[in-house]
This record gives sequence, structure tokens and C-alpha cells, in this order.
Amino acid sequence: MENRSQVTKLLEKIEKMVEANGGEHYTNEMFQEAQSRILDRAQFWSGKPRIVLLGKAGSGKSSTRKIIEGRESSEWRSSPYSATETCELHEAHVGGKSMRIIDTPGLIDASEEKMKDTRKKFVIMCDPGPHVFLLVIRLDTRFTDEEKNTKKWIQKNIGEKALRHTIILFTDTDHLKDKSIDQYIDERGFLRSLVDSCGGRFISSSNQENQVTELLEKIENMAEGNGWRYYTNEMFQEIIKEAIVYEKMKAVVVDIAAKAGTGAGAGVMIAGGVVLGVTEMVFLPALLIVGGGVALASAVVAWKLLKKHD
Ligand SMILES: Nc1nc2c(ncn2[C@@H]2O[C@H](COP(=O)(O)OP(=O)(O)O)[C@@H](O)[C@H]2O)c(=O)[nH]1
Ligand SMILES: [Mg+2]
Repeated sequence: MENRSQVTKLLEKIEKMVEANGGEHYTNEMFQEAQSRILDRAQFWSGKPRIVLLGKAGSGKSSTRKIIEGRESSEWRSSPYSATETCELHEAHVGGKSMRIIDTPGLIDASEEKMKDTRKKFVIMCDPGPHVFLLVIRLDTRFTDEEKNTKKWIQKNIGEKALRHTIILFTDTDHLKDKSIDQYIDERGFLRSLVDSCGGRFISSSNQENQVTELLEKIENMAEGNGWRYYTNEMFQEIIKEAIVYEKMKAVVVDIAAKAGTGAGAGVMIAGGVVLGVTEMVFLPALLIVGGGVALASAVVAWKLLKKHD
């Protein structure tokens, strides 16, 4: 403090702040609340939250992932385009925060069959459920009907409440020219409605310096609003359950194949059939008791059953 006028200014500021806070002062309870929020946030990040990238092929999902990972500068045009063929699980660490990112091929514009296959893969990768859907939308396009129906698509194929876990990221914002992003959204009913359904959460890739910081903040605030819970629904749980059963069955079949001929295989298979409680497996023990040779044959039958789940 250099002089008394500074002291006066400080006192004025304090007065204003106290007034703005409705005359409340900082209590021990407020301190504890702030402490527990800090703790919740730290716990959230140490659990490596799972983030799924959604959007059309070429919308900028992989570029976004690389920017979060700190692997790519924002010089878009310099990087050659290579389409992501399947779901990929990546880990990113930013300023002491860790997260898992599931990069996906275009889902919204894929055929029903491809979409279901990709959905199964990303659901398994983010077992027991994702915390965030990062929906990447490129502005440099004439929006197709599929894109205009993104909201409905998410509700139908991911689930009604998935929008509560969704943040939109707009890429290729040079396309805005003189418009603000808000103007651009307002001029397009489907974007306005989508953004509103996502609780107004969106960021734009034009803010390149702060894009990641802004994203992390948005993720944190949204997760807090969702009670730090990840998203799941019956369909997700069913997919995960099937995958777990599949893995167990595979382990049993491999074990049987290895032990065939010793007689030990039959025991394992029976135990496996009972433990798993898989209806398709019920008839297998009968075949197995006969002996090693048959055990191997039935392992092949089981293997074929497994293949059906692929
Ligand atoms: N101009 C511009 N190009 C972008 C932007 N984001 C991605 N790209 C480019 O668009 C192409 C497709 O991006 P990519 O991230 O692979 O799309 P993905 O198929 O959704 O993973 C690449 O050539 C990127 O360099 C952006 O915000 N602005
Ligand atoms: Mg990609």
C-alpha cells in the first residue's frame, strides 16, 4: 500500500463485495463446501473420465483428440486426412488431469449395421459408461438431413438422457467470417435446438489457445451437474454384459481346447457352463462327459456360438 487513497479504494471494494454477497461473510461452512468441491473434482480426474467423440466422418474428431493430447497444433490444413476406421482408445494428460478418449469413425452418417457395430465397440471401451459425449460439428458444410437430425439420432441410438452428458464442439469456424457463433446458431433452428438440449454447452475451435482449458472446464461443470456420474442405460448395460459373457466363454473354450484329452476339460466346461449360466451352453456338458475327443468337438461348437456374438 503506497498511500491512503489505495486503502480507501480497497475498503470501497470490500464494501461493494459484501453488499453483492447480500451482506454474507465467508463462513466455515462455505470453506468446507469449497474444499469438498475441490476434492470431488480431483477425484473425478484421477478416475480418468471417459470421453466419447461423436460426429460425422471428417468433422474433426481425431484432430480434436490430438489437440487435447497436445500432439497437434491447430494448423489444420497442414495435416493429411486419414479416416479413423474403428474405435480407438487413447489416454490424455493435461495439466495434471487425465482422461480416456474414445475416438470413433463417423457414426451419425454410417449405415445402420456399421453404426451398431461401432456403438458396441465404444460402449465396451468405456465400460461401465462414458462421462462425456463430445459431439464434433464442422461448420464448413451444407448440413445434410442426417446432421439436422443429430439430436433425434442421439436420443434414438445413444439414449434420451445422453444429451445431459453432451458438449458440442464446432470446428472449422473460419467459415463464420464476420458472424459470431451465437448468430450462426440462432440462424439455424436445428443447431439452436441441439445446443439448447445440451444445456447450452458448446465450444468453438476458433478459440485455439484456450480450447482445451475451456473444454476441461465445461466437462468439469457438466460432470458436477450430473453428480459426477457417468452415462449408462439398459442398452449399454446389455452390450457390456454380453461382452463379459463372451470373454468368459472364450476363456473356457480356450482352456478346454488346451486340456482336451486329459478329461480335465470336461470338468472345466461343466463348471463353466453352470457358472456362466448361458443357455446356449447348457447342452454342452452332456457332450463333454464322453471324453477328450468329444470335448474338443464341442469346443468347436461353443466356438461357433461365440462367433455369433462377434
Ligand atoms: N479448417 C479446419 N480444418 C479442420 C478442423 N478440424 C479438422 N480439420 C481438418 O479436417 C480433416 C478431418 O479431420 P479429422 O480430425 O481427421 O476428422 P474425423 O474424421 O472427424 O476424425 C483433417 O484434414 C483436419 O486437418 C478445423 O477446425 N478447421
Ligand atoms: Mg477420425
